[in-house]
Amino acid sequence: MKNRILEELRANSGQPVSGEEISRRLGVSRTAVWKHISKLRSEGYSIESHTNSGYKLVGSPDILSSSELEPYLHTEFIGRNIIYLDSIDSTNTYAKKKAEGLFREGTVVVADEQTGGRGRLGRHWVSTKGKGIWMTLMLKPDILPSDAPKLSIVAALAVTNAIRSCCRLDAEIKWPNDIVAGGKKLCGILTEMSAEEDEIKYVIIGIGINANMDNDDFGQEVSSIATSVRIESGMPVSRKALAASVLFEFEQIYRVFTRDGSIKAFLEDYKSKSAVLGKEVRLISKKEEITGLAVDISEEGHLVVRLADGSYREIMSGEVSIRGMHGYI
Ligand code: BTX
Repeated sequence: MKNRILEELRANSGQPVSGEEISRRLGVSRTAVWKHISKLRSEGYSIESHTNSGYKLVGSPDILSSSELEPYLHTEFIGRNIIYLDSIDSTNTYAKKKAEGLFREGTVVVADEQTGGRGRLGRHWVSTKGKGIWMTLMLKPDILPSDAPKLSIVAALAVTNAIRSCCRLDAEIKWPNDIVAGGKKLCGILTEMSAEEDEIKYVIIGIGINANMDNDDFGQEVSSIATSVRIESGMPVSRKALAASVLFEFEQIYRVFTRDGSIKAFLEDYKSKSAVLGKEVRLISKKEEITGLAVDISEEGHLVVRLADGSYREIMSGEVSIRGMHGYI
């Protein structure tokens, strides 16, 4: 009902509409209309009350609910079903549970805040309320499970393209799963999959973009490696516009990718936006730490590194953290 009242206010494009008319059209009492208007106000909608003419919508909050995102969305199936949550532990955890049942391809779980946001290997992801884009895409691609890890490449390229076009920031991809700007982390991507034999049950792609985070939001330890669109560009960004742009870019590349599970068609584009190629890097895993020159990304989505002895190593994304020789990257 609340959303239908919002639609009524929107349909009147800035003109007041009386409580009586809304109650008649939607078949609810005027008290119920008033209650929903109060709820909308508490969510950040700016609604004026005019004694004689009724309610007028004068401003909408920058939240990623279905009704707020919809006007910005230019996709066919990605984000056409949005599950918007005010607060949740982790959108990936939520999506995982949901994906055990039936779900619509391209469903997006998005939260205004995560209280237990997850990075790789159980690491914590800072997800401050109202300041970022914390969302998970739910997919069931018809590709081989062995090709699914390449979806991190798809997502990273999509986010980078969206940030570049929306925020005019020189965002780059720090293989395998980060987007960076000014040498610091702007976004992290966490891809998780469930498969049986040669069939994918689901892939969920968690995307965390520090849209309007301030330095204080990260806490001391994380702030040395983290940044946000707002910090880098000096301007706040519309989360709705940026999220819709990510979903659009993702759908374009995902369509190409799912034809045959290959990243070949956009690999050169991906490489041209890489923050690591041509740099000396340290690769840190549980087993070892190696240094070398990052020379290529293979068609499997692996990082190719030339070691000091001239030999080459292909690194799979799995459990590797990558660092520049003198800092984060
Ligand atoms: P990661 O393991 O590569 O990065 C995690 C590390 O990044 C942390 O240990 C910390 O040092 C740093 N960090 C924590 N929070 C932030 C932040 N907001 N910005 C920059 N650096 C940070 C990267 O894992 C994958 C993150 C995916 C997050 C999304 S949000 C939506 C979805 N739901 C969920 O629980 N996770 C994903």
